[in-house]
Amino acid sequence: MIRILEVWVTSVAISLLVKGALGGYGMSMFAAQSSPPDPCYDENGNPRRCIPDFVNSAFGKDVRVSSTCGTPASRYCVVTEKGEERTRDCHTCDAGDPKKTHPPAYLTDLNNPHNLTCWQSENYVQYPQNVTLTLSLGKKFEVTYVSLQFCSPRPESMAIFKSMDYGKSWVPFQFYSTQCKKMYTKQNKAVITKQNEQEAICTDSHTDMHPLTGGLIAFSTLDGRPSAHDFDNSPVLQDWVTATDIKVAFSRLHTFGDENEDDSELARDSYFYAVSDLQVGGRCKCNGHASKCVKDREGNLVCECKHNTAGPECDRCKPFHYDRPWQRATAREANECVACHCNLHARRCRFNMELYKLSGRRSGGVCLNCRHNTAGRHCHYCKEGFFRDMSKAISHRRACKGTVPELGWASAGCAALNGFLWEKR
Ligand SMILES: *[C@@H]1O[C@H](CO)[C@@H](O)[C@H](O)[C@H]1NC(C)=O
Ligand SMILES: *[C@@H]1O[C@H](CO)[C@@H](O)[C@H](O)[C@H]1NC(C)=O
Ligand SMILES: [Ca+2]
Repeated sequence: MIRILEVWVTSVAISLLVKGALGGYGMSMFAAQSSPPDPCYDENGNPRRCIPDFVNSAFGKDVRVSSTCGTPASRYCVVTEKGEERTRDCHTCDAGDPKKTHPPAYLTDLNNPHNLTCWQSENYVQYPQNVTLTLSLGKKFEVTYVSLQFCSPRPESMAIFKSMDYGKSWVPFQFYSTQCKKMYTKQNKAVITKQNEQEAICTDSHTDMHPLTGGLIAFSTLDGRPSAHDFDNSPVLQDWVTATDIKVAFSRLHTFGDENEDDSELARDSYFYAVSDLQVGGRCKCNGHASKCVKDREGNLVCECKHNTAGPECDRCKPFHYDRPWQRATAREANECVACHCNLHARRCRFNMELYKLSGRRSGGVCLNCRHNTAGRHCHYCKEGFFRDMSKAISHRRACKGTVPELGWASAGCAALNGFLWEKR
């Protein structure tokens, strides 16, 4: 008994100490007031579309790579050209030496132009073999571009893929090749029309062997797609830019054609893929219902949903907010989810499309399990055997009273009629 009391006294003392140390509540109230306004609501508190910041979602993330030089240490040679003359400078790639390593982490580290760090593949992984880079974004993003800055010459052929289901299935995003037909059975620079906006195209631009270092490949997901200017109203393009994972496949190396000649070993040691920076520019996908993405308790990236929405992408209405169907927010309309009207008598409801259409697309919620002896779609009348106490609002807990025996039949009938009129409204 005494020990229990001691524990209690100690915990009270500690909680008092903690309160003292935090300097009371005044500070935190002040902090709350000075926090910036919520971009998901206007100055009058009305909902409006909000979107997370544009980011390079690859930054700092792990990239799974099918080939990296340096295990064991190996020679590689860098080709430089001065006029007609071609020279090869040879170095060592060694995963065990911090000065000579070229790990996948160098693809997504801070890109410092004065100190480029390059991931590098093994030598001469040539067609039909390939080298792949796979990046998981952790959730759905709306991808605006994918870019690669090369330390080696750019590939002769490469492809960019995306997944929308965390890597289970892949669809092509874009192909680059000097020979589109042969490599990818695609026409070179096919025109995109309204009919094939979700189609990956192949291009022979950005496939030249020169520059021998520092070349860039930047794929812009909406470039040249007819509905890009009306993105809000194009579910096809909204889907097209959505990705959970990105994969880059280097299919074929450029060579000077000397890899099968006498000095083939030296030649082959100068053909590899090397990339200093892989970027995936885009926004965390929240369908216009969140202004930022945060880590949840399990450490997963999720949208911080507003407008009564829920789900990792704010892609559904939160419980009890089913009065109209979920919709993406647009520039003109926030399309927030609306609570069901249950007069405080129900905690659950469901959406009914028929009723929604009948109401002129205004309200389709149907309350479930009305309590306090109420009934009806909105728990707005008294259930059979109970009568309405007119001195109380319908939302009052005691708005419906038990039947007085001699009035029973009449009031129940009245309530039913009342309910009928409500339904017809
Ligand atoms: C360049 O970057 C590497 C890897 O981040 C680092 O170890 C090295 O110190 C940097 N060199 C310079 C000159 O900043
Ligand atoms: C890359 O090569 C592997 C093994 O040869 C093959 O299974 C895979 O389909 C290739 N991937 C791409 C994207 O070309
Ligand atoms: Ca780098």
